[in-house]
Amino acid sequence: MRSRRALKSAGALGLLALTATACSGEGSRLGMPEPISDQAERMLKLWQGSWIAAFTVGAVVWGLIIWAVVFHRKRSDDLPPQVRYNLPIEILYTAVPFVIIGVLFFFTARDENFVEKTTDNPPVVVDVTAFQWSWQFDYKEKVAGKEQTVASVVGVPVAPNGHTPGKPVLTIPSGENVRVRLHSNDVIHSFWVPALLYKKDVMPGFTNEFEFKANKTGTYEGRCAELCGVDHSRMLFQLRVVTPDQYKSYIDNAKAQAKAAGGAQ
Ligand SMILES: [Cu+2]
Repeated sequence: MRSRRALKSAGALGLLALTATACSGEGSRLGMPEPISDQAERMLKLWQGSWIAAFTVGAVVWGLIIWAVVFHRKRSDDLPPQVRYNLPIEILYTAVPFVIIGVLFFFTARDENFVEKTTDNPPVVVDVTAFQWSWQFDYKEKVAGKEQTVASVVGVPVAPNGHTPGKPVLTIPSGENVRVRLHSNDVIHSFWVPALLYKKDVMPGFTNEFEFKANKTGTYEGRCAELCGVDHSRMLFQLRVVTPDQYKSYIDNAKAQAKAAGGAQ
């Protein structure tokens, strides 16, 4: 009697914990940050869907275990009926995992294609160069068919206590496709903005590229996600998402500054 009551309250507690996490906004993201791009939103849905699939499988397995423990517990010292095999059940528990894997594979491949898709003429192109231990952002524009750098931001390693003023800022417009091209001249780094739910390695001698469309303005933290040397932890930056108008004046400003400084462009 006591064990049944304990079982009941444990079950109720578990259910409560599950629904409590599922209902709060942060909990429903299952550890993911708030997504700020179309691609990030898609990835969050894939993540949540995978958890729903996992919880469903878990619930069925836990249910079967509890059922076996409760309804097939030892009642006497007699040997229970000895059986050899059950073909339908064996076929079932071989086929069902294949179906689960097939479904997960389908959604993963579909969403990966969406997230990795690039367009022919993205309105914003930024060359991101990672170096020991900061970042350089070069904004590119086509002038008379030739690509030129119209603005540059070169970062310095932030102070060991992580003070914000040292962080270089990558400014991009919301609602527009942004192409990021990743370069490195020293070691392997990794470009990571948690709010994009995305990171990509920065390889010396190979240009990795990706595109995203931000849909929320604001300032978001970014970091290097590949241990690249002693001051790796100082490779911090920020992604600033502004409105297209603000972005235009940011770039115009940078161009004017470059001109005033006697820059080549
Ligand atoms: Cu690094």
